[in-house]
Amino acid sequence: MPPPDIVRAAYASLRVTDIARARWFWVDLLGFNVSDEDATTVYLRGSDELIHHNLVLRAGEAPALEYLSYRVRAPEDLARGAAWFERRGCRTRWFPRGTTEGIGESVRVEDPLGFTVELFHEASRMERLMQRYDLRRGAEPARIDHFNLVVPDVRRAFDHYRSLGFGCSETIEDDSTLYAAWMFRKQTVHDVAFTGGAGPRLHHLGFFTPESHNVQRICDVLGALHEEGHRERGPGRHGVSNAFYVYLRDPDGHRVEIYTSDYYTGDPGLETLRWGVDDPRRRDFYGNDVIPSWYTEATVVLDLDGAVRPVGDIRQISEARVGADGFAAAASPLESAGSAK
Ligand code: 4SX
Ligand code: FE2
Repeated sequence: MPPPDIVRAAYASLRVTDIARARWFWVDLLGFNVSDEDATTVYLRGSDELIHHNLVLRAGEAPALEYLSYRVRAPEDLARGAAWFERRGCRTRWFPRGTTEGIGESVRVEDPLGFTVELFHEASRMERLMQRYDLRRGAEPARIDHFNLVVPDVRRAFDHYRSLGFGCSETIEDDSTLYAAWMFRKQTVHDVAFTGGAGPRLHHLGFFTPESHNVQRICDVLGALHEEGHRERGPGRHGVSNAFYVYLRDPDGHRVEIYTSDYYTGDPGLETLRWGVDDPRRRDFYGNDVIPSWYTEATVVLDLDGAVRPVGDIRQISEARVGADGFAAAASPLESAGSAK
């Protein structure tokens, strides 16, 4: 049975506890464009995005990831996707057009990794904002780039996404363990990546910015506003992906990466670039340490009924323990779940 033809990571839906404060962070500070909003929900897109949104912020009791959403090639890929996941014992549910503003009919599944994943094809086309330079501010987010997921068993996540037809651009590994993997459908380094840890949890959402100076500018703006606590890791250059980056935490602790300058992966026969887990350049090409919270803290995920998914312990040796990240001696705290905030 063929898998659905996934085009790309399209958007995510996050629960936030204070919609006004979340809007301040994502819109006023980071620079997202508002496509639609009401009292409880805000729909946001980057400046290059032509579909309705790349992110939904929905008011709720506690911070969580509601679901990840992939766009599929054709309307037929919805039924194909539903059948493909059902065959693997996954619960699926259909949603009519308009359930989510700007999105056509969709099917959501509880995937084998414990994430709720939506597939959709049809979407409202929005006004082109790419050259509305007058609207740009903050980090100038252009489009969604990727989802990064915390999973207890990276090899298992890799195998699942392989069977869905994803390519693999880069990994972190040693002879016995796969610590992290970057996988794609669109022709860039990734649509989804995996971090080993207590999961399932959302590690971060990555958004592309067209210019590396925007990474520096959002840090300057945070400092100027004395909001520097929202910066968690970076700015820096990743070894994996070559991207220039910074990680921020939103008011609910959801992690967001501002990301630019990765590369084309679309040619046939692309070889996976494998980084040794003890290479200090792999996660930061300049050799700066990764801070512990980056490995331990993440966002819990909801099932199809909106209940929090239980978080299972990591089932492999922790990368932070074997990797040269400057805190290798700190063993056990790195292997359990940190809080979302
Ligand atoms: O930290 S890594 O250099 O491995 C890395 C992390 C590379 C690309 C990413 O998008 C990321 O989040
Ligand atoms: Fe990332």
